[in-house]
Amino acid sequence: MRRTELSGTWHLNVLHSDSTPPEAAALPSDIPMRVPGDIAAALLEEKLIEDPYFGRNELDVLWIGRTDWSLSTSLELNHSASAGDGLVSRLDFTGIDTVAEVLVNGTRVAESRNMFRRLRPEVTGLLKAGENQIEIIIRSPENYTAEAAANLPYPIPHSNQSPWQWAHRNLLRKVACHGGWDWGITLMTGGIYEPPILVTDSPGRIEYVTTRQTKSAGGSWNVEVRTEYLSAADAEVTFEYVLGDSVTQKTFSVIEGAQELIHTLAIESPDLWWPAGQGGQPLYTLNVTAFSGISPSDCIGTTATIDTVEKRIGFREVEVVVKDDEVGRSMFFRINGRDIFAKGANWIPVDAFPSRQTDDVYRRLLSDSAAANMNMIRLWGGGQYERDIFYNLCDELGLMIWHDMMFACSLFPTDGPFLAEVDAEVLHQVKRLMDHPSIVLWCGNNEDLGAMMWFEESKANRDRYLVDYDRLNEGVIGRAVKELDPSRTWWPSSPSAGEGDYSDCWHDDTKGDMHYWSVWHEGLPFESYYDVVPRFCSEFGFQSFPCERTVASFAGEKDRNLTSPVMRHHQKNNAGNTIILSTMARYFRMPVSLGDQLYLSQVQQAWAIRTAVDYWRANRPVSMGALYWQLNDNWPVASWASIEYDGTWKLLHYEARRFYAPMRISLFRKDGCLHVAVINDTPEEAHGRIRLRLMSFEGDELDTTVLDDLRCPAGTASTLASIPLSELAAPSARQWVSVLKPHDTGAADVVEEGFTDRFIAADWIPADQSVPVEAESLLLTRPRDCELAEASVLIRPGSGPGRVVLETDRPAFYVQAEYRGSEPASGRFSDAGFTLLPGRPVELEWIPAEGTAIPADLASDSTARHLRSTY
Ligand code: BMA
Repeated sequence: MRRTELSGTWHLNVLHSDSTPPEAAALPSDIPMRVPGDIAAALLEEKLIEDPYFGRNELDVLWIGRTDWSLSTSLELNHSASAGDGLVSRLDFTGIDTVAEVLVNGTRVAESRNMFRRLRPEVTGLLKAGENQIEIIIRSPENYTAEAAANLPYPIPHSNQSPWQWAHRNLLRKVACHGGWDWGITLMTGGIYEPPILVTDSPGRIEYVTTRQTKSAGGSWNVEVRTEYLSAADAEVTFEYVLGDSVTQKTFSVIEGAQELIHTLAIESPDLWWPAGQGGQPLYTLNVTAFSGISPSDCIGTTATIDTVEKRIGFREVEVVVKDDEVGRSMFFRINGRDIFAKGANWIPVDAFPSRQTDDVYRRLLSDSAAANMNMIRLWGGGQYERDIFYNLCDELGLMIWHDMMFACSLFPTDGPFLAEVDAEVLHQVKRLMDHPSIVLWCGNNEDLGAMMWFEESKANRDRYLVDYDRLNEGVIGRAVKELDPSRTWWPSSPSAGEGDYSDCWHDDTKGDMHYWSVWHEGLPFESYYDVVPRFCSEFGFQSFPCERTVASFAGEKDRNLTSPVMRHHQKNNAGNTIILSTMARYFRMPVSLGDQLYLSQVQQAWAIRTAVDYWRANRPVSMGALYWQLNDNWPVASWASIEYDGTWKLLHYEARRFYAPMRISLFRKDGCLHVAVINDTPEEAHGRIRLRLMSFEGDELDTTVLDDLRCPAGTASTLASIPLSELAAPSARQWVSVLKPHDTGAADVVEEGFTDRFIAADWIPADQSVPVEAESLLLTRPRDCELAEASVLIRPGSGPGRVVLETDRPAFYVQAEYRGSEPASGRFSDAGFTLLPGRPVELEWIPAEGTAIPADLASDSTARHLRSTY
């Protein structure tokens, strides 16, 4: 078998027709384009378009998605590679985006209507000695779907946020958010995203290798290896199986065509794979190689090797516990018999330019997820089945994957050709991915069940659309998933209450998973997080602006104002900036400078999500999962993300490291009480004391309470104390009472009681070597009503290069150090958003971005922001 990569610089040309947009018609011919890569990135690289991420340039590149393109390359072959002496040749093309035809020397060999499938057309006899032409024609996805929509027997609605977003995105199997989302730019690019390969001399090929694992009573595991093999002829083929140290061979008489070859291996007491924080992530290499002939030992490394597939597998048992109980119906993950509280965030494609979805970005984002104490990522259904590196890294880092199938926020067609595309897609993706131990759940879609109630059409004729929904979701997607991978739970939709339950789970915290959006989309205050105890909250979120540097990357000097057209353009949720600003008015004192406004938007985002997580984690085991919306951005924008487009951690991400910590002191005010809970997600029992100090904003200790002799069993949360706020009044407290009215919701008035001059600081004093627990603090009313003392936070050099020490004369909240030096530096400080107390300096480390140096003037050129009562 010979593999020739066709990666490199190809030619990009417009395919002219009457409908070619004028901008496309004016392009030069033979534009160089990197393959794998995407069209928009090629145009930008050749300076044929302006950067769509800057200003409002997005609007000037919409024509890209309305253009037909040709990508072509030529390939020089010698006689044997081309004619192949009767041997089979084929192309391996993965990730063609999307409506495409593949031509070899002018002959059409494949066509695609689905970027989530792979194409492996046979090209035997079409190649010649000398120069060969390979061409991919990519048709406009927008024109394709406009035509498809015109031919529908009845409308099939989907959600859109702006008039220029891709209409009818639900009619084509292309990444839905390419067409824009409520955090995403519309960038209707196309291309091919994995290296295209020509395989010659191929008497057979391994289409897929999948395993089914079963644990036997004695601790050994059987691994049934299923190899899907396509043979060019009837033959004897020997397969060699390598798993860990064991090597076995088996010869099969194969027939021309496709077949499944099963061979079972056994492995004695393998080390188990655990989610992060629960144990290790051992992985075992499985290699399956097909050899022509009988004796593989004679031909290893020779051309007699027909094909080989290598994958890494892990051993773990996963159960999704969905059981009726006194609250309703549970939904949580049990791994290797241990109940796991899932902590994490939702994942969207890492860049709107597919060409920029590089390994480095995946590595950075996933290690930053693990660094924030996450153990689960939800791969959201409006994006893409991810690149291999995503799954490999999740396996290595112990990040469980909640895997949506790629359907979101829409209703979908159910005509034969569409369902056949989906069937092929699901078969391919599940076979491709099912051996990753990190995947713990297959979910049918994002919010499609709920979407039934969004559109006039489906509200008026729920029967029709529900039948369609079921045909696609249960009839095709669910059926394929269950048949291929019975080891995992099939979860019909997120949110939902499991199979057979078609109720709207958006506002139901008694069963299944929940998307709790009442804080944000419905404008309720942060305290509304206390109104629900979700069994598993797979989405909830609060937006913020990115930092000043990111704003400067897309807005010129004159546009750096929150309500300028450019700032509004970089906010895709129509009500977004208004909600951010009105929340500031509701909770904080109004900052004046743009820098403070951006910072404060991040404080309130961190505050919101912490409020929810601290409460829900304290309610373990009723509540067993919190995945906030969203981890990352795919361009520079105001959004719910905790990590900005360029990798900068927002305050929320730093806060997540604390509120997702394996051991956590959770403080919250509810029903007139201060509640103190301790959460222990680790597999070990912890012993210690909690010291609660009531402190004034001047930094004086007003009172101290010690919760002694605490025993926190593994995998539990316990509320240790519920202290009426009135007991925190002495000495001489200024108690403050007010009536607040949540805006625009018609909801009842909220009476807020609290203290304007004091706060709580809590420390964990361990009795033994148990996991360290970070100190926590809590204000006793909304920050706008607190009479914060003016703190001076000083930054001085720390114990070594790249280290600084922060100290203060008065308590400072949500401290964020920022390097503002002249040396351009990309990187971040090791912590932010913490409470800095007098007499307790904090040392921070500068973590440089990959390949960058630590700035020499770090301490002298850094400043710190913190919450203030005047700005
Ligand atoms: C959820 C998601 C996304 C969306 C987010 C914010 O419902 O599934 O579709 O971006 O809310 O509105």
